[in-house]
Amino acid sequence: SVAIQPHIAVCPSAGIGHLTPFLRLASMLSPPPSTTNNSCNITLTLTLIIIRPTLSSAEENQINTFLSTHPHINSSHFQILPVDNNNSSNSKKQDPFVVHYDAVFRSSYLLANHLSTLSPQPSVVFSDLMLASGITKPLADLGIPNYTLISTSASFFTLMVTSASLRTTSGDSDSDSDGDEIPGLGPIPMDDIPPFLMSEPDNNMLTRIIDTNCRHLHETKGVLLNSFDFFEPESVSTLQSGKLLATLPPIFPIGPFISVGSLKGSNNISWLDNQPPKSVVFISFGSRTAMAKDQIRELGKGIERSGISFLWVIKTTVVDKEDKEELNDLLGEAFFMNTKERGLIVKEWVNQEVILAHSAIGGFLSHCGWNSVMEAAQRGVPLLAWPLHGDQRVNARVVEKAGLGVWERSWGWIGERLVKSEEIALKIQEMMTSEKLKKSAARVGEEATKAWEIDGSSKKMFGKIIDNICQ
Ligand code: BUP
Repeated sequence: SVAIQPHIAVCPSAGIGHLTPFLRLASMLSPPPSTTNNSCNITLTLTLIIIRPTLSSAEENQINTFLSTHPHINSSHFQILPVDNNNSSNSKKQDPFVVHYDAVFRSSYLLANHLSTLSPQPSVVFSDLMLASGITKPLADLGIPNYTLISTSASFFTLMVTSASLRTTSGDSDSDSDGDEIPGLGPIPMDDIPPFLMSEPDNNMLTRIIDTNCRHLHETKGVLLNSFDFFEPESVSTLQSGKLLATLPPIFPIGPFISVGSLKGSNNISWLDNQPPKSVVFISFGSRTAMAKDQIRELGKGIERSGISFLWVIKTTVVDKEDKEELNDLLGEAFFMNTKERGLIVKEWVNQEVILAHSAIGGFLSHCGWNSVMEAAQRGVPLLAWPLHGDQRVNARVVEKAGLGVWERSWGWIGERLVKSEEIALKIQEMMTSEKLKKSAARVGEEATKAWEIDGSSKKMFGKIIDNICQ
């Protein structure tokens, strides 16, 4: 066969939640040369675009580790326009991540030019949804196919692409608070939709970013989803059917994304090695979550009360660079005394995938950030959902429906009300002991593995993308 030499550029947006799937995609597209075994005899060049400045040290570290363990992958820095903290129509302090997303969004038209000057010029681009409005048209004009990677669930993506029409119908008399029927999602209670999605784009930065970019999706060659047919059957098939929106490009569900590198490496958490199988609950609310101090204390009491062993990653500030709180002051000495035999608290970044793959882990209390959900799904780890914001209630619905986990709706969004230790203890016990849940979560894990076996749904979809690149 003829040797072809595609040059793939991979362009993430800001924040760990958006960076992670791109690093995984990059390594899926360009495995180390020694392991390469592709049918179309390609010598592939891959460039990771690094958005500068990064917002968190976690991103900085992930990028550095990735590049040092993938020496065959190139990188190119792209400087974004300055962030604009005043670009808000309401007086509330903006989430620093949203302000950063906005800067990335406003800089996207410059990125098209940056990409076109890479040498050799990319022959295909994989980019974040937040970049779509600035790059899809210029890239199309240059004849460079661009695929958009969605870093959330197929279900939330469905909601994003229908939100403009939802906003116009939500004032109608026949729509009720029990929920509008959305194709692929069913009736969805208004409470599950993050309020920003129902705001007018002129009044809300995040809505404007999503709305503007979704309008450019028809210019992309395809949409990549980190999900799989079994996990979100209705949303995936509705998106693919074209019934939701005729202008959507082809949809490629290729999840769960495969880990970057081996998971065998040490995690510095040797404590886990000495715990019985499936006895420990892993607790983490993601990279950008700061739980209020009184709720952290109540969660501590709940864990103590549950009697279950735990590994808890605590974040006390939104941006990790500012994390200075002393845990002893926060949780009290008694907590540490009472739980020292059966629990571990960490403030540092841990390798969550390695932890979730550990035989001692029996459950995961999670905010339902989509990467975390897919990591749990991949390994069939039962999940207790406690969403914080954004897509996470919709993600929690997916988790519940697919049988991966349980969700106590009455807890609301984290911070909506103080959830008491008694309630927390009961739910943790339920997740860790329910045989029914263990079975259904294990089934999700098996189906996730199948999706990537020969003839598996995700494997086949990924093959189609590779074929497109090889053409
Ligand atoms: Br915290 C933490 N170690 O200590 P999500 C996170 N992670 O490996 P988020 C670690 O970061 P958004 C840690 O495994 C996942 O891949 C975790 O992404 C990893 O949530 C990623 O789960 C976190 O999508 O982002 O960061 O809140 O709000 O955008 O969903």
